[in-house]
Amino acid sequence: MRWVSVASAAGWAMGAAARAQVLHDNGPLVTIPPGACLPVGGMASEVQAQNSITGFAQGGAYRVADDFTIVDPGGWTIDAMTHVSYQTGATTPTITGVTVRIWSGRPGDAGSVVVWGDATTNRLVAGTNALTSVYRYYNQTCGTTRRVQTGTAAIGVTLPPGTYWLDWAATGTLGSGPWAVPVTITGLRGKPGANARQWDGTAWRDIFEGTPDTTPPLIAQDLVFELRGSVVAVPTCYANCDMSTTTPVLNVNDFVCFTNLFAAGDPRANCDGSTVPPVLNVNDFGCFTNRYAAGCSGP
Ligand SMILES: [Ca+2]
Ligand SMILES: [Ca+2]
Repeated sequence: MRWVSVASAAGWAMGAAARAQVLHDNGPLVTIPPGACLPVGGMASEVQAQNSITGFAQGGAYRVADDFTIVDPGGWTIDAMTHVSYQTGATTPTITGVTVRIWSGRPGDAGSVVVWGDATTNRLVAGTNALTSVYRYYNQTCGTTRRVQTGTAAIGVTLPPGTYWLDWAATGTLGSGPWAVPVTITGLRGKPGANARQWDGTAWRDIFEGTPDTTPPLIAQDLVFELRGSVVAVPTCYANCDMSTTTPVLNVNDFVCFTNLFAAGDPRANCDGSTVPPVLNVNDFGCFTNRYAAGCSGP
């Protein structure tokens, strides 16, 4: 098995946002071998044996969603999403808009709510959408009509640790799609643990390869996307809020630091780790005071 990230496969023009750290790579799209029909340097994203779907609709009434998990204790500041798609027949970049939402849980499940974004604001950063060298085609064929495009959708949110769902849709100048590209791994019908979903205009449903009547079992699919940004740093010792390194590491600046985080609604101010809204409240001040009194043996 060879994993090829979106970044290394696509080779898109790197803008400022693209230089940020890749926080989440949901899986590869490039397969081996490349098709004989491809231009020099072209890479294949071939529908694997027994599969039949080149892409999932993410335009018109349709949206798609997939999950990501933040484990870093300080959370992530997510600057951007790498949006991946194709429109059949495109010979120039054709994506004109991308909308993005982030959910607290799986879209369609009771209790899941949108924590960032909306389904109307175009987040596509002007000039970032470009054709890649990757061509999507059916199993044991070769074709150049489904050339993959990538663009940067601006996000700009800081989230605490947890599992979230990204939900997106796109518009383009051609009639076909835009289509989302399933994570494609040479030799596999689906990414292990895949669980992506699609909004069909009426309801959220899981996406699959196969149909119950023809090629059981259904094989769950994931979708190609990346999140970029930065990991929020946290002090080794919680009370050393400003991460100072000179002795004494705890001083009034740490109170100022904590107060500023609290005032900004920063998840790092959730000292007691509470989960019931509002997660930041007076108990966090008490918690911080206790942690400060307990001292730090080092930075
Ligand atoms: Ca997934
Ligand atoms: Ca300090």
